Amino acid sequence: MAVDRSDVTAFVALGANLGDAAQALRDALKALDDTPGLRVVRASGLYRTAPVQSTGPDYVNAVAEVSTTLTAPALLDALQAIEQQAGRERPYRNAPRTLDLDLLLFGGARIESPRLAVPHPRMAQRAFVLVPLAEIAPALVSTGQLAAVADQAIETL
Ligand code: A4P
Ligand code: MG
Repeated sequence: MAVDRSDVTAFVALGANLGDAAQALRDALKALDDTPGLRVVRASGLYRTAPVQSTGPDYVNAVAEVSTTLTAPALLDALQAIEQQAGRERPYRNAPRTLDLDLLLFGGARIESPRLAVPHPRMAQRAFVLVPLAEIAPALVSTGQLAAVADQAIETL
């Protein structure tokens, strides 16, 4: 008999800056919700953001809260499968991309494995993560954190 796993609340960051980025994010939210063992609870609006340590056109970014019975590594597998489906190529680190899905938080878990670091180690330095996260989960982001990234350009789409 399969062991029942209880639901974990996780947060996923969505980003794209190639092709129709807004449509790529909408498609990704649908693909996430269609993933067995995963449900999108709420999603932020879409934001236009200037590239941070990256090149190319402006990004479109968003954050989604999901509820899942998947383990964290299985959730990362699902995110990477959706990225592949969207035609993601990885010519070099931080290259422009058709779709990037990062796992920000997985319940209260702290994970440090070669392929998965949670909480996402760079999330606190990025307005393109903190602003949409604060929109859907204000308790998770402090005003001090938002003030620290206030110099990064971000606007609602
Ligand atoms: N990995 C480790 N931890 C995680 C995690 N929590 N979530 C590993 C997702 N993946 C995680 O990722 C490289 C490897 O990180 C994966 O194989 C996975 O095992 P990747 O998506 O292939 O490459 P990447 O996106 O180029 O690197 P990374 O580390 O995701 O980049 P960053 O630091 O997240 O930066 N500017 C704006 N305005 N908007 C953006 O969305 N994104 C980046 C990417 C840079 N600048 C940006 C944006
Ligand atoms: Mg990534």
